[in-house]
Amino acid sequence: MSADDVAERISSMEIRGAAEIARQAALALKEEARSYSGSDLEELRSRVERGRDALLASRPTAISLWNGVQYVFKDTSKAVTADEYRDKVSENADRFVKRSKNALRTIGRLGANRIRDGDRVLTHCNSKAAIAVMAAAWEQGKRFEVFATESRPWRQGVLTANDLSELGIPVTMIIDSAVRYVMKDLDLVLVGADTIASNGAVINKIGTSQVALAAHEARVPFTVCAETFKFSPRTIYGELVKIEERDATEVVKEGEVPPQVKVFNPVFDATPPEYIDSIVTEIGVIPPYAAYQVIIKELGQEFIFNED
Ligand code: RI2
Repeated sequence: MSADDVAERISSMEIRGAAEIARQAALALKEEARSYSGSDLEELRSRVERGRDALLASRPTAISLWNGVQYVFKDTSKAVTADEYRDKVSENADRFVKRSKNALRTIGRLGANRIRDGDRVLTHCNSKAAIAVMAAAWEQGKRFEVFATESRPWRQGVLTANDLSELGIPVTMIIDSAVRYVMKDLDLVLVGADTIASNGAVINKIGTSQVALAAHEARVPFTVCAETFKFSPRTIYGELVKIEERDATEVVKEGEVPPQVKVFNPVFDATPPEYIDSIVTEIGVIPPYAAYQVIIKELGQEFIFNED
């Protein structure tokens, strides 16, 4: 599949989830490089870079997409032949996918220590990282139950309910506005992340910050599960995270309200670090305030100082 096709599938949410869009984008660039069998390095480079631009424009918020794409271009400027360039892009894409899958396994193992037998856990939207934690805890023999928010307007909570049910984990679906009502009876909140800023703020599915506020009020630990490639090197430069706004028709059907009614459909929000108990990453469970160090240590050398 061409990078343009993958970009289209990401835009339309056929491919979704912050880590998955990054993996699919990396593999699309590999395919793009391999679809050109000629020996003109410049032609190959410009084809792959065109693909990169389409992929980066497909969804604006998740930094995982940008980090994944950057990873694919690592050291490609050193290539002197088309073959070398193609090999580098392929190797980097495969390595990114492998690293991201390994990270998920480690996050599962570390995060599982946060779940205790008998816990009632709430999750929002559909995060493979949060689900990895629940899956690992369940596999360790811990028995707990999960409340999954519906997550309007795309209703990713249905995916979560299915994912957890397949694992045998008891799950109760609630509408987003029921979060505060159930919070008093919960022990833990586990969510994913699309982007983590250098100040420790977590950008995740719209509604996450309301969940965090309710958890804070009820003194329920609010834990984020995220691979280090969800941390944003760009925020170190002071760049603000762009919050994606999607079409009104995702909220109200055509003709359901008069045309003068405005519909505002932001897809993500920012949870400030003071509401976050910890972030489970593949390099350990960290406080949100360690985000800056993670960016410098894990992403800094590759993404900031030696940018291709
Ligand atoms: P994993 C999703 O975004 C959700 O906001 C979810 O919490 C986050 O990506 C992380 O997902 P969307 O693509 O990488 O549904 O943990 O808009 O799967």
